[in-house]
Amino acid sequence: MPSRPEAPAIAIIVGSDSDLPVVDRATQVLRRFDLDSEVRVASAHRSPEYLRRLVRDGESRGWRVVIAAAGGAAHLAGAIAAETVLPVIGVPLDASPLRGLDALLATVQMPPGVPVATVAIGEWGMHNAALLAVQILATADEELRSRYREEKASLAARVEEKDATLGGEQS
Ligand code: RP5
Repeated sequence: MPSRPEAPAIAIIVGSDSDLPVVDRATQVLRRFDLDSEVRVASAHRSPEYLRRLVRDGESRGWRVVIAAAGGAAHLAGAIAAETVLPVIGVPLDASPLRGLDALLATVQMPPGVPVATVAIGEWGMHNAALLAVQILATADEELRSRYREEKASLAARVEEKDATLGGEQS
C-alpha cells in the first residue's frame, strides 16, 4: 500500500470507486475551512485485510477522524471503528434497490462498545459528515472553532435574507 509520512487529519474512505462522486460534497465543505482530506477506497467485504492495514497505517501517519461512506449492507464504518480509536463518522449511501435504507441500518445500528457517528443518507450525510469532522478537530483548535462559529452565523444570515425576500409579510 502506498504510504506517506504525514497525512491530513481527515480521512474519507469509500467502499468502492463507484461511491466517489458523493465525496466531492464533503471535500467542498472542508475546503471552506482550508482543510485537506485523504480520500481512499477500501472495502470491508472485498478487501478486509487491505482495509485493516490502511486504517492502522493512516492512524499512525496522523489521521484524527475518519469519514466512512458505503452503500448496500454497509459494514465499512463499523469495520473501521473496530480497528481504530479514532472517531468514525458513517455515511450510508444510496447504492442499491433499497435506496440507502439498507446502508443506514447497517451503519447506525452498532452494538454497544464500538460507536459509529452515523449521519444522513447520501449527499446530505457527506455534507454533515464533513462539518462534524471539522467540529471534532475544532475541539482542540480555537481558530477552527471561531471559523465554525462564523459558518453557523452565515447560515443563519442566509435564512434571514431568504425570509426578507418575502417582504416580511405575515400570513
Ligand atoms: C459497497 O457496495 C460500496 O460502498 C458501494 O456503495 C456498493 C457497490 O459497489 P460496486 O459494486 O459499485 O463496486 O460496498
